Amino acid sequence: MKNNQMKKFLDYIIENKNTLYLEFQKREEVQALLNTEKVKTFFQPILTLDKGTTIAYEILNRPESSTLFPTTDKFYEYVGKSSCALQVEHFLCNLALSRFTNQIKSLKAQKDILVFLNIQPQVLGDVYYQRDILLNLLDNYQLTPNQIVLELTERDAGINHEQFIPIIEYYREKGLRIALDDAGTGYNSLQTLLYLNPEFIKIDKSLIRNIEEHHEKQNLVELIIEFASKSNTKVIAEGIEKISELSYLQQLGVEMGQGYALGRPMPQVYKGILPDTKNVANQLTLDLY
Ligand SMILES: [Ca+2]
Ligand SMILES: [Ca+2]
Repeated sequence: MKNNQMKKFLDYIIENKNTLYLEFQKREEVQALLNTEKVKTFFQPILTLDKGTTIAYEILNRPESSTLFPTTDKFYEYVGKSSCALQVEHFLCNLALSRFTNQIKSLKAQKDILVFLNIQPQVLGDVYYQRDILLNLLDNYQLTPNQIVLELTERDAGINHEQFIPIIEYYREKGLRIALDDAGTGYNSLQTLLYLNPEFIKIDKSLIRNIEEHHEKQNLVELIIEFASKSNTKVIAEGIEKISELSYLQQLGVEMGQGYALGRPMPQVYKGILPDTKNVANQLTLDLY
């Protein structure tokens, strides 16, 4: 580095020292989280809304809350944009699958159950992400690719759709399936729905909340159901918390659901229970909190 460049560089560091120090602290905190495995893994059942069969579990990794990352969302928001995104994603994926396989060892009947894995699309799309890392992980844990559904959301990502399509197709060829997460929130545009052509659409909880009372939400959900039925896609309603929501979704013909009313995220793998919407005593809001 030339002298004048060095001086400029040092000036830059001095000028931005607060931001740089904060960044440094965040990185240190992420590394400490990984080193100490201070991450909890939860499994939430996904049920069919007609018979109440548990057909899948979504795996949720939640890092312990800390000063710099008070919520899980803040943690993922930072990691997604940071240079350690690949490393963190690989670590979390490994942890999630290892905990999942430990759990299902005791439940032989559920060995082939579907597993919904949240993956940051910018990680899958990263040129340095080796596509076989994920497939090798599955192999290690004796999970088959057609058991796996990758949940993708565009929440924070600037995705280059053209670059992304071949990546998705690669995983599809290997047998994995795709779920569009957080559908209806505005993060995932209609365009995303078209290019991703997912096997599952997960309708965000904000659309499900009190759906029985909101015409706009009903209209949007009906549109999604119509689109899904024409494109051979299955719909999963997320965040079902009340009997009245469940009952309305059943009437609409939504195939599958997830939410506190059906089964909370738990550190153990367990089957969800579909509440009886016809039982009058159940018509009252469940005390779920
Ligand atoms: Ca998800
Ligand atoms: Ca979701």
